[in-house]
Amino acid sequence: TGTTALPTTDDLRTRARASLRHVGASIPEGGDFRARSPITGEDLFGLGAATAADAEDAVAAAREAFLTWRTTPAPRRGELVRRLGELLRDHQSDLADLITVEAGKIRSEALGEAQEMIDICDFAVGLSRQLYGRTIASERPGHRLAETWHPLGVVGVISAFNFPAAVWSWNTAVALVCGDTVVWKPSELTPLISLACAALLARAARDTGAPRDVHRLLLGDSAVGERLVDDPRVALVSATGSTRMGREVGPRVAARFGRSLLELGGNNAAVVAPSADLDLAVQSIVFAAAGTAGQRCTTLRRLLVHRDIAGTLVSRLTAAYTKLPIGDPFDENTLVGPLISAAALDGMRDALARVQAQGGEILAGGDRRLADAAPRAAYVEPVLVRVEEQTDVVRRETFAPILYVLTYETLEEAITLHNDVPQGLSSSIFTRDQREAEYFLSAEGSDCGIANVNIGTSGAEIGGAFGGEKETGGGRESGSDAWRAYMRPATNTINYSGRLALAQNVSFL
Ligand code: UN1
Repeated sequence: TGTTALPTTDDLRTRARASLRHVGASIPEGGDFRARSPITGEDLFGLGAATAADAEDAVAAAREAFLTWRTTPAPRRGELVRRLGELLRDHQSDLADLITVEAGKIRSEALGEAQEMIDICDFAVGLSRQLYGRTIASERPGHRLAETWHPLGVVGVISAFNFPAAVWSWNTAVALVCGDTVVWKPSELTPLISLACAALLARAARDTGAPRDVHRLLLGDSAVGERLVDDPRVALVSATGSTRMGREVGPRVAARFGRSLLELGGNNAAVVAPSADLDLAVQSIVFAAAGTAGQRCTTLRRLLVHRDIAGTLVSRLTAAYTKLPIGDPFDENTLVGPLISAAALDGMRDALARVQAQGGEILAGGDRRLADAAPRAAYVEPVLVRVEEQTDVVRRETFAPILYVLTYETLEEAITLHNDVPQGLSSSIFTRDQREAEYFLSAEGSDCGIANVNIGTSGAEIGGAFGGEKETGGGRESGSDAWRAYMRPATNTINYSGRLALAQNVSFL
């Protein structure tokens, strides 16, 4: 099973060049900042990276553009995002190619990521006419209370390699209709897709007459991100990545009284109850755990199975795992592409060695693949590990396709195990028992920002708010009323009575 012939690094360069040309982006070739592909593990291009002066310039320009953009009517701002959405539709295939080249996603998932960008643009265009504030009944005669939502300022977006384009679009489409401008520091691992996104947005701005500097891209390392974190002109820092990164960013932004929106690690679990539809559960679990080679923040990492069905479920999962086609993500038969880097493979092996030392038993997978064909790439079989308890390794997020399987007897016990990890992003229960489902969704059930029934932990739609609790960081992005994080509310008291009436019956003068 699995594909063997990988494209060459030259093939990948040609593809990347073609896609970038189609979207109108040029490659700032010549520097020593590397674009690379996990498909072969080799470098594609050397790029010029942003300097400290570039970062300063970008923030200053975005701040300047904000001064015009904030007074542009929101539905007019929506026209920019509508145009962006059209361009993303026209170039969905080019964007998907770049996502595959740089993040190693299989075709269907790469197209899905581009679809997610299109969807959030549609959502944001509608939102541009729905930035509602409330009117509040005043305690005083002849008074009215209102809440007005104003643009916030420059938003610094720091994004991760695994959703190199969609997470940018969630933040950017919403920020732009909210009247904010954006400076983006993408992952060092995905500069090319970032160039493509920035080129399309620049074109949308030209086409709709929006200020050019509503968006600036900064390619560079963490020093560039730190400038956004520490710059008081950056009103909101929206950062997606590891808990380690968030632990730095959150307090630093708070120290200057800036706002941050953090979307950090997950350690997502699914409970499989005795009444579960096992066909549905198996399919959902395999996608959630092995899809994207285990590199979504919503990836399923822990399976809590009722004792009575554990044997059956585990043998069905083992069978499915051993059949997973692993290899070239451009090959349409492949379901599991490469890990992002050799370091990710080391992290996975390290976790597996530790969990085995702690009594874990590997049920399926775990071997490296294609090491001869691509010695610098990191192809690996998704792995299923039986564990008796949630040791430190199980409680940690390892960004690789490892699924830990535990058993439980009572639902209360399952929920205790479920919530007994530091992270709180996504969760699921598979059951046909309505009482169990509702209990899982209740205040004493899952403690995550996302809780699902009969569907896996990953693959959320953009219409809902996305994010989680505890070490996941608490932020909410994307749909629902996540837009409020990108605006500042003002409470207005309007006196039309012609007399002074003080609140709380205070008298004075
Ligand atoms: C992420 O992994 O950072 O719910 C985002 C999902 C996708 C987004 C994941 N819509 O899996």
